[in-house]
Amino acid sequence: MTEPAEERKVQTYCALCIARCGAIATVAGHRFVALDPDPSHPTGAALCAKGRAAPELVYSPQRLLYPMRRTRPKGDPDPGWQRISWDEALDTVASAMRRIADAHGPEAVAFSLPSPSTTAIVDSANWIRRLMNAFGTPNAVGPNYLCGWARTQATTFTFGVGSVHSGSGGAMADIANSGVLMLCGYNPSGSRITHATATAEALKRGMKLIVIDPRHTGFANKADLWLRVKPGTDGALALGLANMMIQRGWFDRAFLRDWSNGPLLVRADTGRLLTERDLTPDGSERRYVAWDAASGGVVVYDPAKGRYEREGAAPSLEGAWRIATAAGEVVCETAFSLYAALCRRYPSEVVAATCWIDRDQIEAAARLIWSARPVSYYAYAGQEQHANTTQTARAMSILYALTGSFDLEGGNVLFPSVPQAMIAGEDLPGAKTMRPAAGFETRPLGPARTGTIVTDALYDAILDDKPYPIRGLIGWGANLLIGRGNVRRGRAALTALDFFVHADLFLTPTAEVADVVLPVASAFEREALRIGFEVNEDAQSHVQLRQAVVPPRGESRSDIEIVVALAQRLGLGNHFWGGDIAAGFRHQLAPSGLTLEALRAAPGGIKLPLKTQHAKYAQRDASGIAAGFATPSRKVEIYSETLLAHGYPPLPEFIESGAALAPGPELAARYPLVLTCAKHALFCDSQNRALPSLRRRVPHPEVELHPQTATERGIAAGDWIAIETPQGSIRARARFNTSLDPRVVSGQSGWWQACPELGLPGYDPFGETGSNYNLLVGSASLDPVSGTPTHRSGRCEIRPAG
Ligand SMILES: Nc1nc2c(c(=O)[nH]1)N[C@H]1C(S)=C(S)[C@@H](COP(=O)(O)OP(=O)(O)OC[C@H]3O[C@@H](n4cnc5c(=O)[nH]c(N)nc54)[C@H](O)[C@@H]3O)O[C@H]1N2
Ligand SMILES: Nc1nc2c(c(=O)[nH]1)N[C@H]1C(S)=C(S)[C@@H](COP(=O)(O)OP(=O)(O)OC[C@H]3O[C@@H](n4cnc5c(=O)[nH]c(N)nc54)[C@H](O)[C@@H]3O)O[C@H]1N2
Ligand code: SF4
Ligand SMILES: [Mo]
Repeated sequence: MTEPAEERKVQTYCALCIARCGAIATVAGHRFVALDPDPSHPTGAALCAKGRAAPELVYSPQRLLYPMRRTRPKGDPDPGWQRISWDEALDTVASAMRRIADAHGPEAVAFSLPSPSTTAIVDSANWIRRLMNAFGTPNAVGPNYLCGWARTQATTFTFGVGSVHSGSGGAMADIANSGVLMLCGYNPSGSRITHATATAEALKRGMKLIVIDPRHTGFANKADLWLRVKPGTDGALALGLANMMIQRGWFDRAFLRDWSNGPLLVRADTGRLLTERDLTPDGSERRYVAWDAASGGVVVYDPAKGRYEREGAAPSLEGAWRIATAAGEVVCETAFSLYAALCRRYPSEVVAATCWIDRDQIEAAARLIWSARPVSYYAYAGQEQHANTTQTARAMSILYALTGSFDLEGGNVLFPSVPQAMIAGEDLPGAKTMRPAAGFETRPLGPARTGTIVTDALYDAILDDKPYPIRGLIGWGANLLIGRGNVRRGRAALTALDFFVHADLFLTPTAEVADVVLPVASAFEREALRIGFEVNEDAQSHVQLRQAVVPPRGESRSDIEIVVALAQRLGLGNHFWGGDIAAGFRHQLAPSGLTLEALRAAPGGIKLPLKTQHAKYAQRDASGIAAGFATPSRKVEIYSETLLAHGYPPLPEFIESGAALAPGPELAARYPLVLTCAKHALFCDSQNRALPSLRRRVPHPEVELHPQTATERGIAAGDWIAIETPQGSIRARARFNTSLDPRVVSGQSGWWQACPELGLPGYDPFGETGSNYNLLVGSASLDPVSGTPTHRSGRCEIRPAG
């Protein structure tokens, strides 16, 4: 008999998805055998099945263990992978980067990153960005436009800061103290267990809950109201709810008057805000005008000081006036009145017809939102993956402004953060001379503005040299050919690159077209520094240096080690603390006062207690100027001149997402169903299908549909069916879901990987017999601001797969 291996417990956290759950790893001998919750950790109440399957991920026989290079031409079914040394691999990558930069400029080398919400890339994303900044390329291909843009960026047009997600310095739903929570296209039970725990706790103490989702998921059965919205119409729903609240007087008038640009006058002739310059030639173009009910005349508003220029002014929130300007009389109306007029176009009967929601539910929801304040909300992938996501996010954020709950206890709160030094290298010389990112010229307010490019922009730059050539791609996991639309064009583009290296744990279909693949250590085999765990004040106070639970398998290395090794070969090591990663961590930690040694000695993390202050917009400086909001008007912007200046509607006008995909009666009849999708609780996007404990529970890709929809087409539960859109066709197995509207079907993305241990197949990423959902998605309909396509509002037909 062999001795039982000695067991050791390691305090850690699971980094596999956005929840980042505090956890305890068990190591028996040298083997990582179990991951369990760590209730002493602020995010450690529970783990999901994926977290519990972490040892299977680490020891998967499909892991990449050595650097490899292709020996056969791209397009050949057999890449002829040949094992090479790290030195050879890194030399090859560095020399290709230099060669391409010499020929075309550093921007011709793009980087791709997977989502920090579905991978552990957040450990290293800032280091990767630092390498980009040091090298001089702005082009990071990421999924931001599919699940972060609306939450973190589109809402900044309203609040000057993202109103839905603290990871980017924005606000976060303070669920523990909310009176009512709105989950808008967000299913935390499947996708962020920490929020699921918080929601369950809050429901116990009586918090109200509104779920906006086409599917009866997660908390829908615990919700006071479940609004079964037609996919892609959340914007109309938000306008309809706002209309009801305004009609009934269920809104925070004082907040809007004092803290929004609602009272500012808009010229009927130009749609621009009336300025002091309009009134008098020596007035400022940067000062605006409102109607002062106290004096019965106009009053000037100065954004620089955040105040009206007359003591005791009482700006009117609603109304229209003829205003005398230097060039004659102009009709002007308040921004709020214009918004209210837009909302009036969405009475309950219009919302019911547009969104397929019961009329009575609109009033009930509006009443609940108002009566159960403070309100918090979280909008996520269900509202993001549409061709109208920017205006939907605007409509939701303005609806939210009506409640006056922003940054109040129980609202969406700007929680404090432990101070840290940035390491993304925005200050490096290379960052200052960079060209704008690809796609910036066509969508200047979109993701490219902050250096994140959409896949269409990548493919245009590779295949058409637009706006300039991209010839190299340094991939850090992003599984572009499974997780993005336009799959075939994507494959053509990646194949056409001069050089493509991909660093990953597995040989994905995207990695398959690379020239070189690099094996990455999993989160459990590497160290990482985490400053703040986002979801509340306590979690934000927590700083943790995650230790490696076990050493890296094979020759795999952490992304940070790869970054640093590449930097040194590129002659950029001086920007990376001479290659000393610990020195980088120390730099990052310095403002916090914490040392690396202290963190090493406390593997479960250290708390630096933070104190949340609320309503920070109202705090005044020494000269009495209120902080306000970081928008051009220093107010919550109901009316966005920034959007207007770029040719977009300044108010959140609704255009249905996906309606353009089957234009004309003939196509509409051919594709009568609305196609949406959702994440699987057991898999992170395109990952995990090879892990037996998870795959056993979901052996095959599924598509949910109403039994009536199935019967009409001769489909039985469990049948393989074909899903067809104007873009393509795939197969999945029918799963009946009586909660769906019979006109809606809901698929799954991410299927490609086999599970040999269970004898379960992989799926062809590029063919009709496979199940790559994104073969169904193209670029026929895109959000004009962000370029987001219709992953969740396509038009389709289904039939037995024969
Ligand atoms: N139809 C449809 N399409 C979608 C979505 C959808 O809901 N429906 N969701 C969209 C969304 S929201 C997102 S975020 C994207 C997700 O798309 P991606 O961001 O590409 O994420 P995954 O598909 O999970 O693939 C992540 C890859 O990164 C690797 N990886 C994991 N951890 C690390 C690490 O630490 N370092 C490195 N180098 N690699 C790592 C994994 O092995 C895996 O191959 O998909 C988008 N596409
Ligand atoms: N288990 C697991 N967790 C994950 C991930 C994963 O793949 N698996 N991925 C991570 C990533 S990258 C992300 S972005 C997050 C996403 O987290 P979530 O946003 O919660 O992800 P989903 O479950 O895809 O979408 C939420 C809900 O949107 C609904 N929905 C679909 N269409 C619409 C619509 O038009 N309107 C509305 N209102 N709702 C709609 C779906 O039915 C679903 O219940 O999860 C992260 N966490
Ligand atoms: S929800 Fe699951 S996968 Fe995500 S961090 Fe927690 S345990 Fe890991
Ligand atoms: Mo995502």
